[in-house]
Amino acid sequence: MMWREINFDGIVGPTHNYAGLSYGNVASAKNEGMIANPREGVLQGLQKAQHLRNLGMTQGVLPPHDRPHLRTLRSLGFTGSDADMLTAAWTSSPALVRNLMSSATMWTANAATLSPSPDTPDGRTHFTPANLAAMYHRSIEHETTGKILQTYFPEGDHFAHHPALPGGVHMGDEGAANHNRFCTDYGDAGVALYVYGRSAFDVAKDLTFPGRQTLEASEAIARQHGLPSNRTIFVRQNPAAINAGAFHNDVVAVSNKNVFFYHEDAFEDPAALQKMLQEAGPEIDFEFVEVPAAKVPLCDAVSSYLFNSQLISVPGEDKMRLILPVEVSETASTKAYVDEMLASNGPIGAADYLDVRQSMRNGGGPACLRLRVAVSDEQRSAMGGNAVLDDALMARLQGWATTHYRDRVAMDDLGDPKLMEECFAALDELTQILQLGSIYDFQQ
Ligand code: SUG
Repeated sequence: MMWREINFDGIVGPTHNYAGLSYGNVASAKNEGMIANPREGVLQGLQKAQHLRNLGMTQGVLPPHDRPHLRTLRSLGFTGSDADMLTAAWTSSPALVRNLMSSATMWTANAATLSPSPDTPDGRTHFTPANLAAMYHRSIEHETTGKILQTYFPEGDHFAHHPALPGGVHMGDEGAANHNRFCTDYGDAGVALYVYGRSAFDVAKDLTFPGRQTLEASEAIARQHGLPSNRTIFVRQNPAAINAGAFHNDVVAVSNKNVFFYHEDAFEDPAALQKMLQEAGPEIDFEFVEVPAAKVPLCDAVSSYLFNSQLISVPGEDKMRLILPVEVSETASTKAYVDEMLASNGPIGAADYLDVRQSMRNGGGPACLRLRVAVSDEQRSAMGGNAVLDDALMARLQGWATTHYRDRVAMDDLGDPKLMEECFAALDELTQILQLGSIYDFQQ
């Protein structure tokens, strides 16, 4: 049976903006109040997806969500027409509206955690949408995310779905961004590594920024996916990394198959972690690429997003390839490191620098923008909807975005009912293009 990994990229939404909503995310804070260009953002994202397609990768997309989130407005006591609710909310609390207008669903690495079927006892791929409880603007994502995932991966013989974890910040879960799966090949049994920032019931006095993922949330997900305990590891992210702005582990580490590329300061005791991984997956020929702080200071790793790259196995290439944000090539230490690494005959043999600056300014690099799903050919045939890109779908999406998206969104635009109407019109058409049915509130 043939297996492959499909990257599902989040489509940047029509309300993409810089509201500075994510405390602990250095780029989000730094760029607060900037004027965003959603049209450029969506096209940059599609261009990245096209780049992977050109390499021979299978590439999917996940749609943006409807913003403002009308259900939340209603649940907070706003009444009347959609425009009435938005206007009243804007008058009463612009900060609330900024949260409900966010296009943060583009970072699909936070959409869900999934355990591919070779790792689960019932031989199905299990999905749990992330509750994203740590940040208000993201805590409203999981219901729609669940609907989308259930359309593309229908519950049945191949796929199983769980609701997002209840429990608010105590069970804070940020999805695949804090999860790595190691294996020899995608269809082989894997080892799951869950990285958390704090324990649910302790005050993490060593953290200045929020530890968004809790140990207990990671344990609950592994439990409900039925993962074997001898193949599952839980490790705490180094508090120093969180305090330096690595609000998700994928800001300081990325893996693919048997290769783990990470910063020396990503974990408190990387040598112990290596040993745990080798013991959990003795048949996996692990290759660890540990980047020393002496070569790449943690602050450069965080500002350039060296590790928020996609590490991929390109069909026909012996070595793995990194898809990096262009900022890595503009930062002296990270550029020098990548050059040295490529010349060193290690497991990573090529690097491509891509421009996703609209997303990067909110702390979202190439790896944040994608959810990886390992599928067999049989599972690929069992998928629903129209999420996997071909030339026609790519052209349609580019045309759709160019027609519907503004090239300028400032903070004051977020309370404007016209922007809301444009967003809903764009998404209404998108649900038809992607064959999603009526998944959004405004379509009910
Ligand atoms: O959750 N930024 C996102 C970035 C998510 C990146 N994802 C991964 N590392 N996998 C976040 O902090 C900023 C929104 C704003 O400030 O307007 C934001 O939500």
